Amino acid sequence: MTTNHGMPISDDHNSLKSGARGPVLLEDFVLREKIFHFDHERIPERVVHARGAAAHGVFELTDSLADFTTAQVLSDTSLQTPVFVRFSTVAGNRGSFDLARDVRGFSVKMYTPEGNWDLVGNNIPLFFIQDAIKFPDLAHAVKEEPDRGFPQAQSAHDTFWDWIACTPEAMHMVMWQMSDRTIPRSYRMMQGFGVHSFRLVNAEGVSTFVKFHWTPLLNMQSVVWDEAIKINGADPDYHRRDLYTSIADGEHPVWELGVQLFTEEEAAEFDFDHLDSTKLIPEEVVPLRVVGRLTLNRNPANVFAETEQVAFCTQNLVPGIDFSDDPLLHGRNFSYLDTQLKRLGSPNFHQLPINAPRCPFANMQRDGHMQMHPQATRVAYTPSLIDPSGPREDPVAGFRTFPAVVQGLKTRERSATFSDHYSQARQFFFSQTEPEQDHIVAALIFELSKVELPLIRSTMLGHLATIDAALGQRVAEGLGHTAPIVPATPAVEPRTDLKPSPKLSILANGPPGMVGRLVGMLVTDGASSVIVGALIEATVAAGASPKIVCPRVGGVTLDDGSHLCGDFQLAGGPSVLFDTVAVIASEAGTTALLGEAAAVSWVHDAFHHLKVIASTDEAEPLLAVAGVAADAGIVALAGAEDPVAYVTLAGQGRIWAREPTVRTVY
Ligand code: HDE
Repeated sequence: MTTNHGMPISDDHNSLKSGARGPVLLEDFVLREKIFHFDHERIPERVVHARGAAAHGVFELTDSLADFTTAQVLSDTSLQTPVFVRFSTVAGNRGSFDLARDVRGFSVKMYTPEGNWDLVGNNIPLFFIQDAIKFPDLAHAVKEEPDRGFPQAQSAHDTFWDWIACTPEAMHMVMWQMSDRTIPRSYRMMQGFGVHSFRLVNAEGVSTFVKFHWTPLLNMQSVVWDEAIKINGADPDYHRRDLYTSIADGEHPVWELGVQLFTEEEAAEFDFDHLDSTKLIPEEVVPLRVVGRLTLNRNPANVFAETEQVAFCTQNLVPGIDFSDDPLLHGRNFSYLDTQLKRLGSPNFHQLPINAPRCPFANMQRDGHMQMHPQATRVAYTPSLIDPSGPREDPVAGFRTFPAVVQGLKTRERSATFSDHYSQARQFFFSQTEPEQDHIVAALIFELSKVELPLIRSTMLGHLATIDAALGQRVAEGLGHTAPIVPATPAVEPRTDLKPSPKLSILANGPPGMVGRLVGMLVTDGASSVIVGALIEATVAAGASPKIVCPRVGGVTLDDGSHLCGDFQLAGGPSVLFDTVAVIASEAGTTALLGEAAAVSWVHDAFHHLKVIASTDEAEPLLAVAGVAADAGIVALAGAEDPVAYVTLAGQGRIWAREPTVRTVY
């Protein structure tokens, strides 16, 4: 061990004192250096997206887009492009909880042979605003209220809904934000989107517009709201733990990269302007072409050095990919570079290992704080006769901006083609299955019930009624709002009835399956070893992980005398942590569980969170006390074959038909 200047340290545990019980001496430079460095360990957290988790991986192109772009990463199928991906929540501080109702960031840095390409996206394909100049207002509205410093990581408060109520362009995004998309079960089970239109430019200089989509192989899945609230208490790191553990266990999450390609002429036919980031292009209008896969296979070795210091910049492009004229994107191109300087403290942040390109990079930029690449050259400029050998531009391989024709008056004006704020909001609502629509209604009721000013609530009801009269009515009923609703006046009339797009639903796009899911097994002393064994086997065979919950974490003794270790003690392993649950209890074990509040709420919550529940006959009294009523999701574990049937059923997802029996659906 040495000081930061390389001097060997003889004692790192005792400061220099005048006598063993005497005062500490200022002379102790070993102490001072250690404390000085500690004092400066923190850097400013991200102003938004502060809380994140990240992983390394690889992007492999499976279908070349060489006809559309010269970018090697999208045209050379032999490349294995290293990537670093960071997921995040938006509103909460770095120490906030994972299951906030919030948009999730999905940032991908690809270390391509032509430089870094950063696709800094979200898990929702559109955004709240049309112009970057509104972003600070949005962030200020959703973050803690400045005069009180709360609420943390929540949109359910006055200032957020005040701003939304005054911002009709946000209505489409609000419908997504109130949907199950914002309470994902796992980062591995959500989509990612580049949001804006970009351009691909081929060798002939022809440009095609493109939207980028990441689709998880594990399918999408969300938790239910009451579960989200409870997970935040039981395990605030639920998502980061899930990502870390799955990668550490070799269950590498995979997403497919899909592109929507369209020409300027095709864009002119859309019902909306593709440069408006509050709109999406339904897959039914421009189908998705799957061109590659992203696999995350390595956890960061040091979260500060990698997850915290990674600096995504939307301006990081590679030749063959270019910006569209989306005004939101242009604002972002300024913001990301600027914010990294504040956060990382030096214009040389690109030299940090996590940010540095993996290809050679060189130019005449010099010096600055924390310069790690001092160049031993006399000439730090071009052109030069003294030394003509330094880095020079490459007019052929270098990045060239697509020469789009631009003309117009300088004006602070929104295009009339950006004016329809309600049609796609309505389309999204009607593209959802019934339970998903019910959840949007419930989320709106929850959020608006936290709003204290009645004017904000009534204005929001007007917007909702403009999206759909019945939606407005349902939310009003749930709020107990009896006054007439005054619909908002849309900027453009009439609001169009767009065709529903089933691709926008989570539930309509396939059952979740069991791969990557957790089966919580509550096991007591004397429980059937045959059932426990068969259940573990069926769970593992389906690609899921069994988690044993016991009254004591040391484990239980099964009916054949064998010992089963616990993964969780009952109170520390509530059922919200698992996708489906089973109670394998003996008669005596059940009697003991009846006296444990944690056991009763374990089963009660699983039932009310619409989970498939399996149990042995002996556990019946516990289910009865927990208020479990028989339905298609309650499965008996009597014989050794029952576990397979149970796991198959659980792979279908939640029992949505149970929902109206356990809560009021407005
Ligand atoms: Fe960001 N955003 N953003 N954003 N954003 C940041 O950059 C900003 C927007 C997104 O994992 C900041 O490094 C403006 C859309 C992600 O490190 C900041 C506007 C989308 C991340 C910033 C937007 C995003 C950020 C804060 C309006 C989806 C986390 C820290 C034009 C396509 C990146 C940082 C990470 C982070 C600005 C809108 C996604 C301040 C001005 C739209 C995933 O620069």
